Amino acid sequence: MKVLVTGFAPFGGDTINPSYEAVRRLPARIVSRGGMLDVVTAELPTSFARAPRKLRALIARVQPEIVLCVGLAAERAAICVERIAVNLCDARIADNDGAQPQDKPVVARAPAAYFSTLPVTAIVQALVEGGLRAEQSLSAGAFVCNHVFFGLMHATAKRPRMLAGFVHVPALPLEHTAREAHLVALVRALTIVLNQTSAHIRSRL
Ligand code: PCA
Repeated sequence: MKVLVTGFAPFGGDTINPSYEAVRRLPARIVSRGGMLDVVTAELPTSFARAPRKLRALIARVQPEIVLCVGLAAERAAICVERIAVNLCDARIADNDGAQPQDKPVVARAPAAYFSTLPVTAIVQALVEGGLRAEQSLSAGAFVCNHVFFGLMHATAKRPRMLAGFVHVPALPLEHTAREAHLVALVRALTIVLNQTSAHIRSRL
């Protein structure tokens, strides 16, 4: 099973984005409950214009059965498995290209929202059982992450065999010594997300 996992570049003056730091630490192959996963990872620019384009190109190249996008939500304490992508851009800060769209749809004349096609409830349960602080979230915000998430769900809406979704991760601890343990936990969390999703695909076959 082919899997595409993306994280984001640092933004808003940060020098590190834990989403890509965790994503790039994923192994290239994972033995999961759904079989062997071939994992392709990539960094998306924190840019309204460039991120969806890069994601589309990656999907076309990799042809994955699972697409998992990961981003930073610095104000959240838990790992948030996003349930809904909304058709709205309303940026509070400028992206890395200086763009700050407000009150704009992600895709004109598209539906107001899409649900994640990942097994969100099972994923959150598995994360919590794995000792991680996790919850489902009903909003991925209205910045670049939601923009990418909505574009992803719009693109995969007619491809029911491709499961896709979004996970927000909390900020890294300030103390450098605590950072590595935090990243190790995030890698474990992403592995659990992929494991649950692959098991879900398996169960549908
Ligand atoms: N978080 C931002 C964009 C990139 C990222 O990692 C967001 O939540 O929209």
